[in-house]
Amino acid sequence: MTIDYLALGEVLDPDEYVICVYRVKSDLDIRTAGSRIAEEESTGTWTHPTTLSDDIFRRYGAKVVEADGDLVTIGYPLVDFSGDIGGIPQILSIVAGNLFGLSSLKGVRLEDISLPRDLVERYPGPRFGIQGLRDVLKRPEMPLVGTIVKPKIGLPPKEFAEYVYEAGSGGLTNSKDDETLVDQDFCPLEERVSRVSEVLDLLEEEEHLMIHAHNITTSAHEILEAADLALENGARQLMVDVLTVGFSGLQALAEDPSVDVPLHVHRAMHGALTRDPEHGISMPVIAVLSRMAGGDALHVGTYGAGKMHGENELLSRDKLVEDMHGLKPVMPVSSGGLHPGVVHQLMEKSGNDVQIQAGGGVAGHPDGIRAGARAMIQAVEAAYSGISAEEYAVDHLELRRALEMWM
Ligand code: CAP
Ligand code: MG
Repeated sequence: MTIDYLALGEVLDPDEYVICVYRVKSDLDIRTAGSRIAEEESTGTWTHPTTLSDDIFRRYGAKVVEADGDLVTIGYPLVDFSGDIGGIPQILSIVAGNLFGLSSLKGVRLEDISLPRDLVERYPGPRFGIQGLRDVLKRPEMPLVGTIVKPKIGLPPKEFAEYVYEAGSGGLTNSKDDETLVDQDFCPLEERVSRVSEVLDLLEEEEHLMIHAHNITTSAHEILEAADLALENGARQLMVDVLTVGFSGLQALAEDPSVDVPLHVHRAMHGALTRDPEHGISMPVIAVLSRMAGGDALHVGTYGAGKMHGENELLSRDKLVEDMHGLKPVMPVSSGGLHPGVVHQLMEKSGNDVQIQAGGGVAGHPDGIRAGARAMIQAVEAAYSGISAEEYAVDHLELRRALEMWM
């Protein structure tokens, strides 16, 4: 039998294959380039192994079923993916492994992935998801509105908690640690959580229901201990930077029955993978894996309204909310350079199932944190009611002051 990874036109059973779409830049013909990927990531290597029997190839060989323009679609047999030991790391070692380094390819980008039910069901998926977050916050329809405590680092626990109290008093539903703050000497995790928990209780007594996501990004073997510490001190939500912690770190939290709070998933470092249109891994793929691993809310970008390079927000959002073998939909988070003046523009794209976050857009308000929070809430109310921010600002001072400052 000739070993040929090309199976153009073959219709693969989605229950039996992990199906990936790659964008390829190469001097090779696109079919050959696709075959090189399928070969390297399944049963082949640079030369034909004498030990590669027809039977092994037939059972475990990947298939190039489409090759058109600069896109190839490759199916990897479900049997190639490991059972109990292996997890998302082993999935990535196949679909996003050596292929990125093949010298015959000038660039290759994993654009999309679909996984069979049997594989997805091995993972926890979101415990809360969109509806769970809405239930916790008693906010059935409107966007969640949050802040990131700024400066990113440096505030001691007392001042940190005061920021959260002011933000909650201004009506925000969420606040969070920034992605670089974990357990530094100037703001130890244990004390920060304890103080924030106190102000969240106070806010609740004052009819302001709010949760704060504490960043426990740390080594995989310490992450459950970090979660225990935060939960013992009253944490109502946890956060990890999924790409630095790893999908497995997130999964460990989602699978642990004692971690019964929503998991906020930041995507720091994603730009190293997602930014180059000709090489890397797309944000929709990161979204699929983060959902499988159990994130309840995931940063997807600001649909062009913010400061960060973005693309595929709508695709990433769809991956978070579309049917995926019964996994709960995940709350898309928009963050980065947002302020009351751009909320309308954002919500036109995001819709209402979004967690809108502003760090500088709250902390930079001329009249302080509480006014910054109110301005964000007012901007969301305006957009939700279909009123322009400018019109709404006529009789909402905090919003007016924000627009004067940033528009
Ligand atoms: C936003 C932020 C967010 C990033 C996340 C920051 O602060 O806290 O981490 O924007 O970006 O550190 O920059 P600002 P993304 O509101 O002050 O910009 O969601 O694209 O991963
Ligand atoms: Mg940040």
